[in-house]
Amino acid sequence: MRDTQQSINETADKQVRTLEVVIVGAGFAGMYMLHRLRELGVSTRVYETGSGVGGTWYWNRYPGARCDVESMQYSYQFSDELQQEWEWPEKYSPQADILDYANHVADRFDLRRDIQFNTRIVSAIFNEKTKKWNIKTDDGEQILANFCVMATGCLSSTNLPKFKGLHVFKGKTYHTGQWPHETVDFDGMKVGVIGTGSSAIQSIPMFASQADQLYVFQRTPNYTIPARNAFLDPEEVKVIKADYSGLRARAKTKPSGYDLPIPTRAALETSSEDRLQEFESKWENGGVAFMASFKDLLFDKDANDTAAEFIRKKIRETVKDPKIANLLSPNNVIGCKRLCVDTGYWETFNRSNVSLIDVSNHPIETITENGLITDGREYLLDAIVFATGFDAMTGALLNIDIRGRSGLKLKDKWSGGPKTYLGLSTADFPNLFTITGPGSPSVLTNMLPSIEQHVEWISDCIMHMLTNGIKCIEATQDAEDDWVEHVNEVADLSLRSTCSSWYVGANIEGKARVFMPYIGGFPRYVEKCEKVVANNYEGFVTN
Ligand code: NA7
Repeated sequence: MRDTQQSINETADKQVRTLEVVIVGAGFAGMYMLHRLRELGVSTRVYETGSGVGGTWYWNRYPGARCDVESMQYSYQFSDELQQEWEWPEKYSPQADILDYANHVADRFDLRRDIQFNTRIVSAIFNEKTKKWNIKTDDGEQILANFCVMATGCLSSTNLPKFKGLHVFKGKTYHTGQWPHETVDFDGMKVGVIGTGSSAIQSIPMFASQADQLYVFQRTPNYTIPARNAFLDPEEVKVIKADYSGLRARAKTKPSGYDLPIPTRAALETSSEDRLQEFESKWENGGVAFMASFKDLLFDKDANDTAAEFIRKKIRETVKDPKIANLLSPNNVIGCKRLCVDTGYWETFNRSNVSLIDVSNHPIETITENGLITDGREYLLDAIVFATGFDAMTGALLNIDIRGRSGLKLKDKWSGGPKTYLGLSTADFPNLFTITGPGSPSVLTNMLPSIEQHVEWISDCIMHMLTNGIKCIEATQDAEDDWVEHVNEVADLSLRSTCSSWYVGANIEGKARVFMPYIGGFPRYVEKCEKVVANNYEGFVTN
């Protein structure tokens, strides 16, 4: 095996570190990649912009941040000891608990000694002669590596729209995706929240309980389901832990990689009485499982309308002011944008200190020294929270100057939308891997099993190369084209590709409109990845 020891070589005036594998990002993907490669004796190091591990859960510290996948499943399964020993307090974990878990994993597997924190990778350039990646950090360090693994996350590059006057505002500004580590107290303040996506829906009830006055600037209302979060029952946890592998195996047979019951009935073939009963029961259970009420909800607009109307009725029943209820009621496809999960969101609009401002027809004109203006009225604010989301799936990757063969920039290659083979690799960029990249199920699944599957596939591939003296692996153009075509074909079958969401890049000005994740489901995708390996890395050229 070559290069199993890290080494630092002196060159003319700079130190160049040589590694077998560079990993970018210390979220759940980068952490497991590091652990796995180290176990296999491969020299590797992680570079992380933040000062700690946890990725998404390191950055998204806003009040109310919580996972919408159940804790017992939103966790690693690679170590049975780990999953047996870790105690999740709540059904849906708050950000702080997930970050504690990430820190525990880092300590338990002694990961920190190979993670370089507070370091941003600014470029990764492939040298065709040496077949190495030349990687640079923001503090000028250079690394030469045979492989580069991008564990940069799907929702990690924040989107701050270019509001006019942004820099003149005298109050405090925050982005939910870059929330400060210090406690933020809005007590006695007039606060504006821009956006009503998942981050806003989780944080608005928290802000409302602190602020003197909360103004919510809404462009598009969203569907949300009560989480019905609760403390986990120790007896229930015992039962799960007694057969954790059974739960994990069942989850892998589900399209979402999440052990939820798969619906067998179609909404339109069910009597309206039974349909209502099913929606009520799913509503009472709470969470994203609501969309698993019927099998046709994401494939048939009429079926979808039945679920959408059920939610709109719930809004009308909850929100006292009919005008506000109407403004909060979405009229697009439910589940097209990612369904939100909340605790007390609509109820918050019954509070006297909360105002909903519709900016759908009157965009925010400008931010001023003392607030912002929409529809000709200035709202005076002490603080503004931008809950304006992310440049999802490609943003973090394209923030790095990545260049492959003949100096081809990834940014240019993907100007019409991301193109990958299996979301793992892209033609003309040899030995570059993406964990949960565009074109893989990623954000449409429980991220943890998807991350683990990618990490294991990539590390097996690297080991296969090292043991067989293979220096380079690269997706062929044909394999990539076929995969992209397949990703688009299956996307077109679902209503999910029909609306303006971050799944299609619609939230970012100038971004190509392409449905980015693979919607064919976890089992089908895994089968394809395994077939590729069984057929000697079919669709890749190796040399
Ligand atoms: P989202 O879901 O992308 O939500 C962003 C919100 O910000 C959304 O309501 C946007 O309205 C709003 N937005 C964006 N730009 C503007 C401008 N210029 N003016 C007014 N409003 C604006 O991001 P989140 O962070 O909430 O959630 C991302 C994912 O994290 C979520 O799906 C979960 O998976 C976890 P729009 O809908 O575009 O009209």
